[in-house]
Amino acid sequence: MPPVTLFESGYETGDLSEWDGKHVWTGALSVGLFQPHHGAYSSRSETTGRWGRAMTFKRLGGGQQVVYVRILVRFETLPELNTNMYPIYMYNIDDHNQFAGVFARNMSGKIIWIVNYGSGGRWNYKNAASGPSVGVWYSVELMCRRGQGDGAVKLFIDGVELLSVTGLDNTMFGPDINFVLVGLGEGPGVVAVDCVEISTDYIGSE
Ligand SMILES: [Ca+2]
Repeated sequence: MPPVTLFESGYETGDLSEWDGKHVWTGALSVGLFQPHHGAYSSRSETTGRWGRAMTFKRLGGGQQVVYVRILVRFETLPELNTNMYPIYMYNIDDHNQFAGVFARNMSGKIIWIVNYGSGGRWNYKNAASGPSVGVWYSVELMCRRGQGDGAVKLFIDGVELLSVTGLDNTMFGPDINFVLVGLGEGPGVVAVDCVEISTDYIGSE
């Protein structure tokens, strides 16, 4: 099947009208003329507590079994000691189950990328050896495939595959991947996000 672009937003409307809504608690989310990656507008997410959330969401139709989410993200702050900053989550929102997420974690003083994902009815994590620096735009692309023994999660940073986990059994998390959240989950911290694209196939860096 040819790739299908499911959604795109560079925030150039100056608001969140392209999105289906937002989840904001213990934090704030805004769209404005902040140093964007592309165009004039970008979004800024700030959480002030460890369990904050400042994210926009998009509902996907069509029974998606494979979803790629590519964003440009710039960490204005890095995670505090032993805390996480999540720029992307994928869910089946009807079953309230998270299929996959990507985050930066301050692991005893070292910042690393980590993917988390459901498989076999439990949470699993895979750590990268490297993580983001402050004030730098990164192309972060998270892929999740729903499958019974052939599920997968992959993380691409600046167009390079950094993490890959295959052989997952994640069908119990819902019949499809139908909900994507972008911005900042957990924290506390601040990130800028721009150039969001959601597709059925690999997108790559911008
Ligand atoms: Ca933009």
